Amino acid sequence: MDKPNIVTCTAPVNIAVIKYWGKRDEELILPINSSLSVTLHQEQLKTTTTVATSRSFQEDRIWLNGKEEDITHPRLQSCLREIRRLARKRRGDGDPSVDSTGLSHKVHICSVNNFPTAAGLASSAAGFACLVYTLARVFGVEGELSGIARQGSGSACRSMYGGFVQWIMGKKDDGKDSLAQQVEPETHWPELRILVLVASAERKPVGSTSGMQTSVQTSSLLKHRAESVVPGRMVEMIEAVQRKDFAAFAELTMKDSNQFHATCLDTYPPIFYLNSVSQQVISLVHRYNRHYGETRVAYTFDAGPNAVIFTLQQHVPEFVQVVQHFFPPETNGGQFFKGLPVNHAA
Ligand code: 2P0
Repeated sequence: MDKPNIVTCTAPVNIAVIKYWGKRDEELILPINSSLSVTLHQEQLKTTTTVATSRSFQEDRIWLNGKEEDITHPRLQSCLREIRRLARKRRGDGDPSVDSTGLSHKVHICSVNNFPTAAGLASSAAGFACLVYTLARVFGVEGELSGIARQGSGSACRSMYGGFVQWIMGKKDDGKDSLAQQVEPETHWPELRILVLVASAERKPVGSTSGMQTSVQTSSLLKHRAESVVPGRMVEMIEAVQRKDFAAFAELTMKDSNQFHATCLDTYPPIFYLNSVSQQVISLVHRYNRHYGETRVAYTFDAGPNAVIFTLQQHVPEFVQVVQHFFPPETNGGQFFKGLPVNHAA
């Protein structure tokens, strides 16, 4: 038996502050609006993926969190096909660093998350970003890879970069201009902190992919949001990040989260991702900010009830105390992870 070629990489979760919700092309995963996110620190919420290739492997196989999954899943196949295509192209271009024999080898992929899968904590984002990055390393592919990660899961394209990242929706039908781009690097705003309040680690009742499909079909608010609200918000958000203007960043983040969940309610039948704990967290944040007469803390919620809190370093100890007072861990199973918005797939 020959020695397998093995590469292990990690990729962190990203948290959207301008949300992606809705596709104009299901297969290529092209969104109806641009979005913007903050990539977490490498050591916080992350996926670790190992890819091995060997002449002795009979077929491509994948294990997620220790359980073998179906490798024929179309999105997995898209990522594998695109990476192999790029590797073949590089080899055709005469790049000697590409191992020509390895190209025909089958892959075995093992991927694990250090956080609950499918609980609205962007597991598919870290998962597909990590898969694409690791496959690229194995096959010697470099350069722009966010367009391939996007074909695994839309939000995954943003986890290919660290810091503040926009996913530009693009205009082309072939998706070639629908790519992620770093707005500011991870070093840009070192005082910014992210807290995750886990209100529930259960699987979400409606997955993002089918949820957003129904929203596109039924919600007129979503159409209005994509066409008339998000374009302006993207500009304002990029400016707020560049100025490190926390109050502006926080207000836009909360408003965008609220509008995203409003489009879920406007979907027919409606989708409820927030629960009563989420609603209490929203009230608490507004009360806290009102108490100080300034916006010190912001919340955002994805396709699940878990709150992601943004604040500045100097406010973390007090705000954590306030949350622990109102949500004692023993009564709701709540748990905090603290994160820094730095780093990317490595
Ligand atoms: C986001 N979410 O921008 C938004 C906010 C959830 C709410 O991206 O179908 O798992 O794989 O492209 O990327 C979740 O959607 O969906 C998501 P697919 P994905 O982070």
